[in-house]
Formats: sequence, C-alpha cells, structure tokens
Amino acid sequence: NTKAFIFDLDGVIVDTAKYHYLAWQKIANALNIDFTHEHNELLKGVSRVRSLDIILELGNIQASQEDKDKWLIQKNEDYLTYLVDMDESEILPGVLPILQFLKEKNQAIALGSASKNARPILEKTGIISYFDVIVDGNDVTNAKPDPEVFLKAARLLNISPENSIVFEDSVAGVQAANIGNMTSIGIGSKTVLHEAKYIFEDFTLIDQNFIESLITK
Ligand code: B16
Ligand code: MG
Repeated sequence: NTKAFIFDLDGVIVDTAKYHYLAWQKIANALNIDFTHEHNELLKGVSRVRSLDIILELGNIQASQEDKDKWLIQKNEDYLTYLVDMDESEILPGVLPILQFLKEKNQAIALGSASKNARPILEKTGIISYFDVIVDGNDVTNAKPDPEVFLKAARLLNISPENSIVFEDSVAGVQAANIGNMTSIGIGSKTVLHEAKYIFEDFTLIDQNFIESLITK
C-alpha cells in the first residue's frame, strides 16, 4: 500500500513564515502601511506576487508595475539574507521522525509549496533526499487554493489524489487539498484550519499509529 504524503514547506517543515514577515514588513514600513501579525496570516501559502498585492490593498496604494517589480525583488533579496545561515536546526519539531517513518514504510514523499525558494531551503536543512518529488512555485501557474501544486505532485508520483495526504499550515493550502480530493491535515490552530480533515497543533502530536492508519486505509 503506497500513499503519497505531500508536505507544504513554509510553516510545516520550517518556520520561514517569520522571515517572510520581516521582509514584507520592511516594504510595508517604507510605504507607511501598517502590517501586523494578523495581516501576515493572509499571506501564508500565497504567492509572492499576490502577497504584495494584498499588502498594497491594505495600504490602499495603487502602484505601477515597475514599482511592484522593484519591491518584489527587494523583498526576496531581503528574505534570502535570512536564509544564509539556515541549517537543520530550523526543521520544525517532529518533522524528521515522520519523514524517517514514511521512508521506512516505503511511502511516497513530495513537497508541494508555493515558494520559489523551496529547493535551497531543503538543501540547507539537509532533508532534500527524503523527497521523491518536488513541486514548488517555479512549477505551477495557479496559486493555492487551486489544487494544481498538489495534483501535479501526485501525478508525478503516479498516485491518485484519493490516495494522497497533504500537510498544510495555511487556510488556502487546506482548501487546495480538499478541492483536489486529497486528505487534508492542518498543522496549526484548530480555529484557523477548521476545514481540514484532521488538525494537529504541531508534528510532535502526530504519532506513528496515526500515520500507519493513513497508510492502511
Ligand atoms: P517565495 P508554502 C509560501 O510557501 C509561503 O507560505 C508564502 O508566505 C510565500 O509568500 C510563498 O511561499 C512564496 O514564497 O517568495 O519564497 O517564492 O507555505 O506554500 O511552502
Ligand atoms: Mg505553508
């Protein structure tokens, strides 16, 4: 019995959301836009281009494409400075044991992320070899909640959506998994991720019996 276990990256495997936040905050501050932690929730799982649009909407700012392109480059350059020193210590608690268990059980493992920086992050944290397939922001045209990123991962693994399980920390990502007919597992708050089939505060609360039950289902 082989299932596809598809992992989101930011907020599931690593806590890069905090770096995205710091980098966006610099752009927002420069534009005099109030950008809080609550606002940042709106950006989770959302593409870089769409994230900037959301921030500009918050500030009621209309900008030229030229300016937008400039800010997108600035944001990413700043974000990348936070990744320079990244290593395995940034892997969120409980993630490695699950990856190891899935490998022992010969399950298929994929990454399904909106980020265009996914590969260097997996390399720096030393876990890229766990992934049979990587689908990221460079490979898709439709952002979550469109299921494209997850469907593509399942297709590359040759496993049906019904036999695919998605770990997600964002509302848009949980919706994408549901729309794609996959089993959604929310990682984070029960109130925020209530649309997920299962919800866990973090990976340390997911035990091997639960994973086993998903495999044999
Ligand atoms: P980048 P995920 C998403 O990654 C983040 O949640 C989101 O905040 C970010 O804007 C997006 O990636 C794009 O990232 O600027 O690196 O291309 O959660 O889908 O792994
Ligand atoms: Mg995420």
